[in-house]
Amino acid sequence: MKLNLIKKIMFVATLLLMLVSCKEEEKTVEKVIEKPKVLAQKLTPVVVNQPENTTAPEGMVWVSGATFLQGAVPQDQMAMDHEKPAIEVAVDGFFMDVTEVTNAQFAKFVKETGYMTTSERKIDWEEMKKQVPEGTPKPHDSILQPGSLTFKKTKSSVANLYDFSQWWKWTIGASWQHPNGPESSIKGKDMYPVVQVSFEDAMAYCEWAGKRLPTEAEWELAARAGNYSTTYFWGDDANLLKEQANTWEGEFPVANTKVDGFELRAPVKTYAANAYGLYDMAGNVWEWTSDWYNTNYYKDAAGQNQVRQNPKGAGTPYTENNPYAKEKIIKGGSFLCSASYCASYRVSAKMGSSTDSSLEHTGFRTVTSVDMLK
Ligand SMILES: [Ca+2]
Ligand SMILES: [Ca+2]
Repeated sequence: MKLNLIKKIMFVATLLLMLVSCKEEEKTVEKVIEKPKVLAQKLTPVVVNQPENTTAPEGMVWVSGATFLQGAVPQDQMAMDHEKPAIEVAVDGFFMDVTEVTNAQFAKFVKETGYMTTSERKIDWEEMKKQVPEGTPKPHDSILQPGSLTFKKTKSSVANLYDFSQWWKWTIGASWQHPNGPESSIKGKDMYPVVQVSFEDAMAYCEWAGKRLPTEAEWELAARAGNYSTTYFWGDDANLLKEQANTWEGEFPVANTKVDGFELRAPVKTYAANAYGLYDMAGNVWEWTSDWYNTNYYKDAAGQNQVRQNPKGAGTPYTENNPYAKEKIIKGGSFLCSASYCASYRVSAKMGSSTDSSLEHTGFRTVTSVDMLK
């Protein structure tokens, strides 16, 4: 009973959005192709090419500035409501990490700062209470222990793919050093992407590194690498998936055929890079961005002619069907994304995750603007 309660609480706090996303998918069975919102006046980025007097910081490459359509492309039949309509944006160039932040990089940060991640901290019921329905009883202290959400493959086929509690488990002792629970370890996995890090943890890392998280617009610009009209960064051919990305192949979440070679995370740089030399912009682990997740953002931006020059996303978070959510956008999908599900390795795909949530399939990478170079 108690475990069910804490699971319920954690799900309200962290996973309701996923549920909402899938409900959205249900609603979009009748596919409506919406026209992209292109402005009458042509937008242009201020910074396009890498300035001659600059050198890319170690482990980063230049992402050229461009004007492009952010959001779903018309031929993408998997696109959800929150990816539409695409809006025209002008985004300046910047430097981006070639890979997701690795365990080795995160370990260096922790060693130098003594930083303790969200999932390693004592749970503050007074804080958690604000994110769950009023009147939710306080779980027993034995359950309110530091931990995180881990993935557990199911033993048999799942009839209801909208009930995430079948494969996400609240695991006491799970953290970035023990991604799949206290018995698991990152030993020998220096080059694997760090996971079980919250938005707050990613921000702390950025501050230490003198970097920042990308906006959603920057992330899409980087993922596309000059390829502005296709569903995936490599084009529209879904058959190329296994060479391009670490995703879930087979029946989710019960049987993984591992056609791409990995059931869970893969070391960074295992799959093909995009045209800018960025790895794992599709799959492997989800990546935090700095934008609030707001299910109405594109519709509002299209209707109100909001600023489209280096946009920083919605001004406030809003998750349809979950008034308690204060979520940031994550991009790129993960090793758990399958073609039969959300196919979130599509460039325009996204999900919301609350700022204090950590999950086994979510990490991040950093960016640096020209004006941030030392
Ligand atoms: Ca895989
Ligand atoms: Ca990724």
